[in-house]
Amino acid sequence: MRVDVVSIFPDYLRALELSLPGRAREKGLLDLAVHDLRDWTHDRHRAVDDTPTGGGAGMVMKPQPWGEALDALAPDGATLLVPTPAGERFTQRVAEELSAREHLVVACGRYEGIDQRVLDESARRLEVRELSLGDYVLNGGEVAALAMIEAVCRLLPGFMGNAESLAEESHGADGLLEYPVYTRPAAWRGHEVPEVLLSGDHARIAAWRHAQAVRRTTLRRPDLLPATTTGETEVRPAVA
Ligand code: 6GU
Repeated sequence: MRVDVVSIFPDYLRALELSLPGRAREKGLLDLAVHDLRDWTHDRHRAVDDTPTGGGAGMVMKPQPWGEALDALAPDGATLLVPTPAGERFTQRVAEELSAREHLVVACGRYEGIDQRVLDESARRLEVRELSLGDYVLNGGEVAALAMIEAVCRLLPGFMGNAESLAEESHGADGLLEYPVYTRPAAWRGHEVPEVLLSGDHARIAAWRHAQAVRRTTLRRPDLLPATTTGETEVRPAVA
């Protein structure tokens, strides 16, 4: 997979050289480059923002540098990711979808966002995905881009040594949060590992883990449970 990230704070994305995306690069699964949006400015001040047309607070990112950056970096058919709190929710399902793409270009906006015409124009030749991590506001797209790239890269075929750890994790195939996990010693500061996990009875262990996953999901994320297990009579639409 090829990934190009564009930001006015490319240093923010240095973390991509470490940790998980770093390993994906070493394995040759990921070809990643970070670019400074100001490289596509032509004025003395290298301006990337301007006041919002129609008035209001804050600043909006100008279309010209973004247009030229995307012309240079995004070939026809590439996928443009735009992290924004106004986007569709970035979920494990979205990460799975994106992990099958050949080329992602991530446009990190700052200020009040990017001039909408950049996205409308891009949609003529790119798959444009405006994506939000959740219902809170970050100062810019950089931290969200780090999260999204990490979530996608660990799904690249050949990245994870152990495919089972992908199958069993939270937000995996069963749609439940992961059950609690333990390791040695069996007793620590007066807390015991649940007896069933020491039993060697794999069927009992699997049943216990499933029950724990359901219990956790019910307590913490009831929105993830299918309507049939929550006692609701009304069928809810799938959460977007
Ligand atoms: Cl993707 N961007 C920004 N700026 N804030 C966010 C977000 C993204 N997701 C949640 N809050």
